[in-house]
Amino acid sequence: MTRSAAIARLLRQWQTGRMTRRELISRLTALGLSMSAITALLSACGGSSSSNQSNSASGTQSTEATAKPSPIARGIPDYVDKTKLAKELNFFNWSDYIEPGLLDEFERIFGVKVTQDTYDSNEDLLAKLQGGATGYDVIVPSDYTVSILIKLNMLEPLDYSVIKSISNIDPNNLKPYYDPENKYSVPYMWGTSGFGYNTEAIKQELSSWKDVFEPQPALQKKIVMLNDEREVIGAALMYLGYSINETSDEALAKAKSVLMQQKPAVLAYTSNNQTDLLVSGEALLSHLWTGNYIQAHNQKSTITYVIPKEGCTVWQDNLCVLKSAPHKYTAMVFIDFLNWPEVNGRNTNYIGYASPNKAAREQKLIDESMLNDPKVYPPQDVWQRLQWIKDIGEATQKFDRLWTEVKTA
Ligand code: SPD
Repeated sequence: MTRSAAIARLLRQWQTGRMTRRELISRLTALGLSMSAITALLSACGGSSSSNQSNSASGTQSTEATAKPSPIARGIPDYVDKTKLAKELNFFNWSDYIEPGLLDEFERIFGVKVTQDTYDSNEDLLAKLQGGATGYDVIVPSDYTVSILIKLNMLEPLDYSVIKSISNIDPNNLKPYYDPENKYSVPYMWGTSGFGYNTEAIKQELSSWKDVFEPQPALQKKIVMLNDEREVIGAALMYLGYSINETSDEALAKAKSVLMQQKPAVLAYTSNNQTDLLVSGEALLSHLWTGNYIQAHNQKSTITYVIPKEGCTVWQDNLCVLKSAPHKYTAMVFIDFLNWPEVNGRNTNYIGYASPNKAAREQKLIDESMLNDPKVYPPQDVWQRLQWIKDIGEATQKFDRLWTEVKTA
């Protein structure tokens, strides 16, 4: 994420009531903005820089004036049949997982209004879909969840006469274990799930899950874990030397005891404000996805990211169309759009994850600093310690139970 994207993101958090004005000013200062620049920025957004005012999400103008990315300079491609386009599309996505201006760009180019709902875990997505949520067109499940949805017969085969931009995707990201012919899924973003910490507050170098699960006293109530059962139990399993997909009662009992012992040091289990907690200093260490690290590091350069020596998850999130989608053709067009190099470049620079879009990378549409960061694109020797989460079938119930026990203890 570029500095201007980080600024736009902070302003959006403030405008949507997720951050106080005081917090906003302190974050903008940490990004190196002078007080006069902050005053100008806030007045352009309809506010003043007085830090003791309460936050207001109303009466503000768009933040785009401050960090507006270039508009997408293309029209509707000739392979799209305009007569088949719906007026609207319903997108069910992870929170903070698209540069919001891109939804407006899609509407401007195709005349289709996209409504987005968000979730924070694959289990959340599955529960909502299996609980009867209807109306969604495009969803963004991770690897093992694509396997589950295929097994449940909930995905629509993709139409590659429309999703021509699949040719922009790196062959290394195609034909994944969970959908070997990409019949149902197109890679969206990928990354790892390690941990980040503030090197200003923690001077010694951390490199192991031991630092997370048997934390030093300074980390009491300063640790954040993802609110994600496969990630958290998986990390404990890896720490114990098991596979991330281990399901034996013995291993799970040991993982539970690791998590129970760690719990007093945990400030929160969350997958939607771990970056903010780390940047604000309320947390000093957090279980993170790569994009959280980029977002945090861009706001506070002393935050670093670790792929622990015992290993961690590697994952790939995907664009899929539901069998029950009311606007299937338009859903295919939306997936095609998201993989145009200039769209993916804008998106990647904003959300900060590793991009599978080779064309965007080769056309230098993605920030060099991110492309050259081995924490984002790990080198070959690190890959050896990364593991994919797999569908564990019935044993998922054991994970559900263990997770509930840990969270409610
Ligand atoms: N805020 C969006 C986060 C998306 C992360 N998806 C990764 C899932 C790995 N199990």
